[in-house]
Amino acid sequence: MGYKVAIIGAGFVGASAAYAMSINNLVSELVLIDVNKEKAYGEALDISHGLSFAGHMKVYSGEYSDVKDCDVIVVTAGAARKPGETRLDLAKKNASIMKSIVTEMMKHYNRGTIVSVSNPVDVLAYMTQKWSGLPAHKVIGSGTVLDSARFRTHISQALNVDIANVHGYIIGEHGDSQLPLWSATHIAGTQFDEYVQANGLNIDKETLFTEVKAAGATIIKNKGATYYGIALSINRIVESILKDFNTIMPVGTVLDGQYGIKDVLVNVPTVVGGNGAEKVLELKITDKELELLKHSAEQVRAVINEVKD
Ligand code: 6V0
Repeated sequence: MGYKVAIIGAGFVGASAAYAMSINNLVSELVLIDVNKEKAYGEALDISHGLSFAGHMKVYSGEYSDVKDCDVIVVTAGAARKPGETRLDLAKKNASIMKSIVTEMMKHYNRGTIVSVSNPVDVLAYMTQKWSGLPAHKVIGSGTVLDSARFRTHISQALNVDIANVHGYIIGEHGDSQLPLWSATHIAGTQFDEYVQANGLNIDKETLFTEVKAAGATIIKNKGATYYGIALSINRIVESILKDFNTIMPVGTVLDGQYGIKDVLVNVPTVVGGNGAEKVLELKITDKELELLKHSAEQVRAVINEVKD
């Protein structure tokens, strides 16, 4: 028996994530579910035509009943922001879409971890956990995994070193109040500032972070949507769960007192494995970073309070 994964929402992000999983031959059964059945069918058919190069697996479009027996259910459905629409308008619209999806999904759910991606991801992952009634570790927001991947890319380019030697996290909200965890950013085991100093480099950390934070908007301005980076982020999160890797990633789960934060979802380095979010790590961060993290959590809470029933 192999792994079974469902992706709800076969748009840019859902289809790209499915494509990434097929290339990596990650699962034996991959089902795409979308309110737009033709879109889900077309994407599944297109992806399945690459399987002679990627390896055998089942890729098909299905119904909510196909959620049964899934090891992971990825939710990428939702509306994109329209011109003139505020972030809050979008949050309210996507929260109502998400409530109907969670209701349908839970009629058939019997096991597995839910990975929530639709934006605003921190708010929607929190609501998904509440609406589903599942334990906190079973509902994960993709959170700042993408932002951290962007952070590592920009650092690797600025320092001209292999990205595999760069470790660092963006934590907090997947949004404006996020923060770089410079204290835990390392190059080949050496703290970032020490590495920069030892190599006589001149790096403007503020500018680097500003570019990372603006990266999503920059991509949207240039090509209309972002999907390749998030697709590989999703692939990695799902792989860590399926293969019980215990990978440390800044995903979101509803916190219960860690960093002094309770009953809100915010992204911090977390061990991701077979049971979902296995353990939220409480790293030794600076007082300033802690203050910014708490502020970020309050930003998420404020939107949750606006959209929850
Ligand atoms: P898209 O291409 O418009 O796809 C959305 C899909 O959702 C469409 O195919 C819709 O038919 C489908 N859909 C809408 N309502 C429902 C429903 N009730 N049930 C099932 N399917 C439905 O959007 P795209 O794929 O570009 O983005 C999807 C979501 O991901 C958006 O909310 C984005 O903001 C979010 N992203 C999140 C990222 C992250 O880092 N968390 C990164 C990029 C995008």
